[in-house]
Amino acid sequence: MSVTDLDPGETAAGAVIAPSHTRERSRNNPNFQRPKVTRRAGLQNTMAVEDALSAFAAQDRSKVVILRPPAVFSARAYSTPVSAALGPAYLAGLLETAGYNVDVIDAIAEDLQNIRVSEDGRFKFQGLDTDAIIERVGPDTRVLGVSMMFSQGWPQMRAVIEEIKRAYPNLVIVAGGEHPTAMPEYIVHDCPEIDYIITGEGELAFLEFLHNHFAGEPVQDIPGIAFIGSDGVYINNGLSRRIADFANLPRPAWHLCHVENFFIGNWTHGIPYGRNMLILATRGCPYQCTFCSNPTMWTTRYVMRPATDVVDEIEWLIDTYQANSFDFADLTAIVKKEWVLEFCAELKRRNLKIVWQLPSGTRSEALDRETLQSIYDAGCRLLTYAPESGSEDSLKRIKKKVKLENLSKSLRDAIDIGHNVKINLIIGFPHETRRHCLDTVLFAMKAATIGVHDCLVSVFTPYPGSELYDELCESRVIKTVNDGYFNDLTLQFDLSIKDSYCHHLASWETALYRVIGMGMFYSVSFLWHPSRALRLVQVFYKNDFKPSTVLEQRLHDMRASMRLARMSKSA
Ligand code: B12
Ligand code: SF4
Repeated sequence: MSVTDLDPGETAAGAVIAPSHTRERSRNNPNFQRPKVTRRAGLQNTMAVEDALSAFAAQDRSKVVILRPPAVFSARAYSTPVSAALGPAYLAGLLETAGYNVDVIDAIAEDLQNIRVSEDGRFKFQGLDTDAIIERVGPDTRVLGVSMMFSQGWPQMRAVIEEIKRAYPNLVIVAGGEHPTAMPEYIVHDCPEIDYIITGEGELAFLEFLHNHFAGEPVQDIPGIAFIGSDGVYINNGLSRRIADFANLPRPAWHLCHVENFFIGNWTHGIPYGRNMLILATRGCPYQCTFCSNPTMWTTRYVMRPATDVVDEIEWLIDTYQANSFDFADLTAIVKKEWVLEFCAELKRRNLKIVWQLPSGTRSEALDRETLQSIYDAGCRLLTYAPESGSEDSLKRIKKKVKLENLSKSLRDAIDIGHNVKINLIIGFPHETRRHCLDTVLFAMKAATIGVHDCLVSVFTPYPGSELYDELCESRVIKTVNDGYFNDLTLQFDLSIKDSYCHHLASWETALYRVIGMGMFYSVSFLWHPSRALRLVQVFYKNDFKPSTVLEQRLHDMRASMRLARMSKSA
């Protein structure tokens, strides 16, 4: 087990929220006070998995259900990436080991083909509808854990929770994940149907909560818990304890998560090389980029599993699920070169004929030629780099700590070796001017000439829990956090939404630069590589088309999701 804590003195830890006495809903209430967030320095306590299992073992086989709600996108989203529910699978794995009767309702996995448009025509949902979720929860469930990763679907997730509570008024509902961690006070006020929130890494705190809850012991001192007490006072204990030995966590309980369904329609957020399954080698990230909610959620504590343990899990997934392609869901998978080389050597030593990919975005410091060759030889095919900006000035301001020259060299080497390469860029950071945006567009074009296969240009959106979100709230650029704010976050995949938090540019202008950035990237790329353009055409008429780039996969998703939405409308 290796733990890296960079700049511990500077660590931005969990959100500590001032107690509030109001239970008034914030929704549609312009007077609602935005929670005050202070960042704490220092590290949280840790606890070993075995100690937690012996201290908080289940008293009986009470039924606990973990729900991952349906996906929410803008109705005009050009892409709807979904994949299996890794967080719930990990939680369920530990609770099962502790002795609970656990079920996972992955609303997305259980009805992947059910893509429908909301009555007002603004949103697209994917997964079980609310009635089906209520039926799946059933009257014998004692505690329902709801996993919420994405703030963009909050109003719709809230509606589902309200309906569930209406159906089962005695059900205890606990919410966890990235979204409630970033704004726990807001969430418990906005949705009083949620009884408790668990912030940060969820496994140990949820286990402790269930133990105390079923034993009739107080829960209010559990690290990580936030709720409104019976006297109406809001209580927040900061972030959960971190797991001291991540490698000893029970394996994700995929047998409860309907993972097979993702193989059928090629649903993945990377490239569907075969039977893709998610895997996690690390937790947290040692960096503190200002647009990212990671420091609030995970602090800068970065934990890597031993390479051999990750390869053991790969072997287990091959044996149990006949998986042959592995998508790393890490925040930033490649930080330490030695770890990567050891991991590759272990894959080779065991002669595993697999493909793996890094679809979520990684840093480039450790990706020198030797590492790139080594990961290619060990089966890595898709590499997503996250430079975020083509402007050195922006990179400095957002604390990305990336050198574009080094990154470009790494891109060149990766292409030369044969990797499929994608880059993620963002324009419209609050400080940006036309010059910054232009630099990013030019960088996208340069990447296309290098041979990079895919480029995503997003418009900056302030996610709760990030430093920039706090700054924009402080400066009153974000005046009210309400449903409109959450709905606007769906602009990520909707080119027609023109919203901007940029001080110097109009919304239409940032929206335009985004389209120009992606347009120029693909124009140059297709000019340089006409065969890529020809392949793309096949997405639209070949039913057994196998995507080989992220753009092909996204168009493939889009085609499937449009067909399903049409079918649901005509039904
Ligand atoms: C992989 C990934 C994706 C994948 C797939 C995720 C999936 N399985 O559905 C894809 C590509 C589809 C994706 C898409 C998007 N993503 Co994304 N993604 C991630 C990433 C890198 C890893 C998620 C993960 O599996 N982590 C590992 C597991 C173990 O952690 P976890 O899910 O957080 O669960 C733990 C805790 O949260 C907690 N917990 C979770 N649920 C519950 C429930 C209970 C009851 C309890 C007690 C605890 C608990 O305990 C778990 C175990 O410790 C995260 C960053 C991160 N969190 O690490 C971003 C992240 C979740 N994504 C983000 C965003 C913004 C997006 C997009 C909107 C746009 C984009 N930039 O791509 C889209 C939206 C898609 C959609 N469906 O709406 C943001 C969300 C911020 C926010 N507040 O909304 C994140 C946090 C990245 C960031 N820091 O900015 N994403
Ligand atoms: S953007 Fe990436 S590198 Fe920066 S803090 Fe977030 S996860 Fe870490």
